[in-house]
Amino acid sequence: EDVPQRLKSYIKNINSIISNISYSNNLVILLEDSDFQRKYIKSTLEFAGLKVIDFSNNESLIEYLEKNKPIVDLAIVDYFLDGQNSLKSILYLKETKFYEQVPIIMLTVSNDLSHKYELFMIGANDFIIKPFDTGDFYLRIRNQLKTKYLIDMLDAKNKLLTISSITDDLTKLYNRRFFWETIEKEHKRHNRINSEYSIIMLDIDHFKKINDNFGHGTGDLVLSDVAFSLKNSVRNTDIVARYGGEEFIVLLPDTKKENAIVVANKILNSIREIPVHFRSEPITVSIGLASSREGDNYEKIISLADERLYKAKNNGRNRIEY
Ligand code: GH3
Ligand code: MG
Ligand code: MG
Ligand code: MG
Ligand code: MG
Repeated sequence: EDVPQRLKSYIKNINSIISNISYSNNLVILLEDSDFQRKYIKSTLEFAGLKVIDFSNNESLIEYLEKNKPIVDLAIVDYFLDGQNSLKSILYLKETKFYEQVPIIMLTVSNDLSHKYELFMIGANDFIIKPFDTGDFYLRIRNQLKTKYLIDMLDAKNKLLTISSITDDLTKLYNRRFFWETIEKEHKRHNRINSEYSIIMLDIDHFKKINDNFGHGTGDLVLSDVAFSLKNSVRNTDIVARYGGEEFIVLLPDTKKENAIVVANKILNSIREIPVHFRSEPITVSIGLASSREGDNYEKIISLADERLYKAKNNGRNRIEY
């Protein structure tokens, strides 16, 4: 056993403290050039229930992280390596978006202050001076893992907030606000590269009758079914949004009008094929289509699609106008 016997009971306590933190992946990456120290530190970490991937130089660490993109909770990094120092790895972690939140504990034999300041400024979170006390080592690790856990929680919360602010609750499509933000950006991008985009607007035919005959709950289910068919009829890069109550809009980037007509037909057919279940008639939609070549600004292009949608309604519904 690599861990001294007299520390075992003490370590067991700290071990349980560490495992009480629900940090995401338990994974520590260790950079240490001395084989003896690397093995010792690794077994000390594993003893506390942590997973360890160890490296002896910058190149192997960076190559591994680049290739495998593991979720890392902590990096323990020796400063002086054989023929190099670990600055390259530290900078890689701090400058790579995917790893920038990984806390870094520096291992060093030196207690040189200016050297310490410099590493703190670059992004080191803590220092452990070798030779170290195992209890001190565990407690410092615990601090960093706890902070990392809180950061992960905040990130997850922010992601959820962002998603819910751009998503329609019922259909899980993008909402109207996100659509407007996106088309503004996309319009500029298409102008810049002189590319064409198309807009498809659709509205469910006689939807009010579904609500009136079968209830609002059934109406909601129909909306979800339509959203699902719609999403499945277009590319992943197309932006599908719920534009209003039973009205949807699709932005097809880099798509010429003739290709958008093909997509609109696919949408029309796939919605007609939604199972009728206990309802008496199939669901149909009316579609209005316009392309960016038909107007200077996106408001104009959307209002063209809208006009054509109402033309499709007036011309008998269940059809496309362009
Ligand atoms: P048209 O073919 O002319 O489009 O007729 P329509 O009945 O589909 O159109 P109308 O605009 O008269 O009615 C739309 C209905 O959609 C009225 C409204 O209560 C209903 N609606 C809007 N949002 C929701 C929703 O979230 N859930 C349900 N169940 N109904 C909704
Ligand atoms: Mg060293
Ligand atoms: Mg209507
Ligand atoms: Mg309608
Ligand atoms: Mg409507």
